[in-house]
Amino acid sequence: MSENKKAMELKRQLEEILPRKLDKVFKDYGLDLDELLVPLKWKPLVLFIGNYSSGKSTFINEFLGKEIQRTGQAPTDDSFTIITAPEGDEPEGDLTGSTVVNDERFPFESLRGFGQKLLSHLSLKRVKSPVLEHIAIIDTPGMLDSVTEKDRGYDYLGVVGELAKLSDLIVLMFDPHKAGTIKETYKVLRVTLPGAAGEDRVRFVLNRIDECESLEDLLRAYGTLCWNLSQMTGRKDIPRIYLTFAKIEGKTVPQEFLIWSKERDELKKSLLDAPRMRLYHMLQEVDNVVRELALQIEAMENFRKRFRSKFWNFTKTLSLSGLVAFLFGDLAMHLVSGYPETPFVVDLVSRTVTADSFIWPLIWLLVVVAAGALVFQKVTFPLFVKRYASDPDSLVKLKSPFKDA
Ligand SMILES: Nc1nc2c(ncn2[C@@H]2O[C@H](COP(=O)(O)OP(=O)(O)OP(=O)(O)O)[C@@H](O)[C@H]2O)c(=O)[nH]1
Ligand SMILES: [Mg+2]
Repeated sequence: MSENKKAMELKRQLEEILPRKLDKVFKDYGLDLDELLVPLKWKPLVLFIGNYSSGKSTFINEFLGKEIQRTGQAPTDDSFTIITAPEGDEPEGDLTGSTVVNDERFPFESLRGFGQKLLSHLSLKRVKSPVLEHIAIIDTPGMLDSVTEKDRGYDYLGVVGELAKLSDLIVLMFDPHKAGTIKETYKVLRVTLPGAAGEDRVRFVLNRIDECESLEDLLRAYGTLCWNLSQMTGRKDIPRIYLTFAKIEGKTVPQEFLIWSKERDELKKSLLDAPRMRLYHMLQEVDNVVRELALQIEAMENFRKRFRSKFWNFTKTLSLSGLVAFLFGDLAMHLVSGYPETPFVVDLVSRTVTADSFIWPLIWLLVVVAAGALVFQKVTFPLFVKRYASDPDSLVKLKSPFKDA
């Protein structure tokens, strides 16, 4: 069995085991198991993002051995295109954005919330290709400088984040002309990707290196990209950056750049690993959800303990107040209004207690208990809940990086 087939078989087993094992516990804690199962739903996904004209579409065409995507020097793609092979007797051809987000077989329902404008910039292409039997590829509009959500008409970074969450591999492509200086790239690296995907899923690529005039020029572009990456990710260690170029008709590649020819093949090979990455992705998701669940349980348990101790202290105070009210409530009344004629303690001391002597003490006891219960329900408990709701971290001991995050 090939590696990919083994990975797909394991994925199928996970698909079967997860609902069986986790359904009950998810239901008990009011969680949505479907959210966890969404990434399992479809083929492993490879997402291409990067600045405009960095060569994403050219790479995809070359990888698939077909001219599927349009390419060009100025910003060319203004749409998200999901490319995959037809299954069974499905015909080749395109599906519209609204079909893609409304078809339950695909994992893209979450894109529905980004509005009509996005749907008109989203499509799915079914193309026969052996590579696409096991994976699907997403080509995206290139990142631009000084654009706002208003210019695009939809939340571009939000959509990239959503797709990154679903993707098993993400190719982040740069070129020497704009080596990490594009504003949207900054936001993606700084904000979008850290919340959506682990770094092991991202492949950094400096493409179009053949356009550098000399090795010195390439070194400058590489150095600029590394510097920008470390500024953007806040990290000092630099991830592997694939240095690649396409063989473009009519363009000769300088001799000294040929040593990097194999990098493009290595990148393609690593993308074929997507099914295996899907398994890690899946296990990471399960691990995250289970840890989150453990945190919730720990928080709930601590809340229960603190509530119990608060309730116990309140009960003690209320019992004491009830006793005082029982014994001296009618005495206070007597001192203020002269009624009742003989308070309960006087009957008690003079040993003339009758059934009637208990009427006022019992009324006082009832009043105090009822007032206490009301205060607890309307004031003490809401304040208690509010305190922990505004600072839920105080309910868990933050002793690991996972909890800290
Ligand atoms: N010299 C050279 N040109 C390249 C290379 N890769 C792509 N190109 C050219 O660069 C231009 C842009 O390539 P595309 O593949 O359209 O780039 P893209 O990233 O898809 O661009 P957008 O869709 O606008 O985001 C095209 O004219 C390609 O022929 C490369 O490695 N070397
Ligand atoms: Mg393109």
